Amino acid sequence: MTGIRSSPSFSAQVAPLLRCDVANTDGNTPPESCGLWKSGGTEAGTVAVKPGTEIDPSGEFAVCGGFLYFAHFVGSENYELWKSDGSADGTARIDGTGSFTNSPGRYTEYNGSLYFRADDGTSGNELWKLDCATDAATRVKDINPGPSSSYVEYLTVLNNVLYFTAEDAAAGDELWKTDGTAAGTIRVVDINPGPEGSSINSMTAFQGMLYFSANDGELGDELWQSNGTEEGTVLLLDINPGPDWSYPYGFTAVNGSLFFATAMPPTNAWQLWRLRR
Ligand SMILES: [Ca+2]
Ligand SMILES: [Ca+2]
Ligand SMILES: [Ca+2]
Repeated sequence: MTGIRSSPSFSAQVAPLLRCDVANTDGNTPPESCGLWKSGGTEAGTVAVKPGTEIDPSGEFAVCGGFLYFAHFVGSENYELWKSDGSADGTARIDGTGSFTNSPGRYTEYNGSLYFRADDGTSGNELWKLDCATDAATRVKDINPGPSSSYVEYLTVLNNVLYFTAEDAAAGDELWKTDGTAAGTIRVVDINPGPEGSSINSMTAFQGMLYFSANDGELGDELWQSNGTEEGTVLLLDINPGPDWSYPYGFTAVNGSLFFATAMPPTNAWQLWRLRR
């Protein structure tokens, strides 16, 4: 792994944060105390990271290379990328990244870089990466060519490959993967053949496999499994037999089991399931 600095101030385990989500109900500017905070677990140790500077995080954060990364709202749908080492002086906009629209997010660390989706105003919302050692940001690929967006979701690392969902005109939203290069960013499989998407939802890595909900166009949203190859992407179980869906959701691994919920017609009542391999 690259990009680890010598004095990380945050880790994935201890990055307690508060943010001011909304303006006061009277519509006035949020109080100065809103913004980026940190906490050591005590009242006295819970303080604004950069007092006196208005910071309005978009709400998604990620730790990469020992720094906390987030988007800072600068008005009228524009966001800048910021990073913080937990100190006031070490919390600032990342030079050279310009601004993005539509709130960059879905941050995921992979091979020392921060992967996320962002809209540069010309190419739509696409997959980007930022080298956490140099802070150089580049678009990985214009997956949905031109101004249309691919809206990547569910970025998930499995066996040193980054998987995600993305949509394009040819196949709709389907399962993709990347090795960090444009040439290595390809669709894994077209689960719902043709331009209709498969509505992949809630993708999670568990014991060397990807698990998610997908709709192949015939059996509704059901439980799928993938090893990252086209032939290795299969319907694991048509929980609600036939065209109705079971909509598996909320995959969570606990003690060697993968738990998830379903919601089946006609009541759509939630049921808890457990998968053991
Ligand atoms: Ca595009
Ligand atoms: Ca499709
Ligand atoms: Ca079904």
